Amino acid sequence: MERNGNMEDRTAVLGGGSLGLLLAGRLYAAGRECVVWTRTREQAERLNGEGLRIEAGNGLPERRTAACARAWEDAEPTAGIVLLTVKQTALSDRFLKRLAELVPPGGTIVPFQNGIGHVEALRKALPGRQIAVAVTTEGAWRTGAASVRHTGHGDIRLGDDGEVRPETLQVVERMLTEAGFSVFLSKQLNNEMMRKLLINAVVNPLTAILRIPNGALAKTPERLELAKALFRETYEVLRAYGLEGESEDLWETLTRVCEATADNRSSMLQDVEAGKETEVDSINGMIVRMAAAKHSDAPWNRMATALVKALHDNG
Ligand code: KPL
Repeated sequence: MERNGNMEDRTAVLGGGSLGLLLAGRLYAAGRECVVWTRTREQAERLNGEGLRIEAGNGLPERRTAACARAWEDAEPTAGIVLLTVKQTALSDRFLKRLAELVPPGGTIVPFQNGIGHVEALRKALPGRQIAVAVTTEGAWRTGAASVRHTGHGDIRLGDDGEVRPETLQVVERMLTEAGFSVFLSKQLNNEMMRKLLINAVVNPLTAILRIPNGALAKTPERLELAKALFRETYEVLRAYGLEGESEDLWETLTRVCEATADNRSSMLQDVEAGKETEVDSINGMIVRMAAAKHSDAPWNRMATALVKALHDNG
């Protein structure tokens, strides 16, 4: 594996979920040294013992690579690059305190969370760190503690609000590009995050409630009607916050993401199936709160939030 003394080239992937394993697996396959910080010691042991398997998909053969993992409570601080792939719901005060220990000032954090609001929380809790932001439409499905399936090719939009050194951003861009991802540098991060929020607010709750893969969402008139209603409402709310783009174009983007990740189970469906807490509050709940702050209502998003929470409550 590549060894290199440059601090910025030391990489940790925080989170052993679908996206974390996909990023780590592709980085390993590209020969990059990186450590995966997992929530449990059990997962770290499995990864260290078995390696990380990327199942065949996307026209790529199956690959197994050696992995280097640590439970994040045992991890050593790094002044390098941390790809943060845990869900918004994990960003508790306790988590942020531990993250501040693990990434000293000068280090770089690249959050990949769905939704919005997390970047501000990270900036507040972690002054002095460089926070680049990634918005991705890659489809990944965690099939085991040490295996992941790359279920759909999307892209990664990467950027910052001017506070990250351009060299650092280039290092992250190169590293992800070399790992085989389509990476675009963007100066319109708020817009990218809102576009992704629009997609997640429609695809995630509906696929979770209906228990269907992304590709099945637009497959019947009834599902299409639900998706369009949720889309229209979410679009209007986000427009009031400056979302750019015509509704028809964004709807087309959404359907393209569903096609590109047709076999994928959305992250919300994966959480529901695993009996885990979902991100619905940071996605549809967020839309409801954004609407309320503008003295308006978002009944479709309110209903989606309530239904997904009810699914979770039922296990
Ligand atoms: O972001 C996703 C998710 O599942 O959270 C998409 C792009 C919809 C892929 O499934």
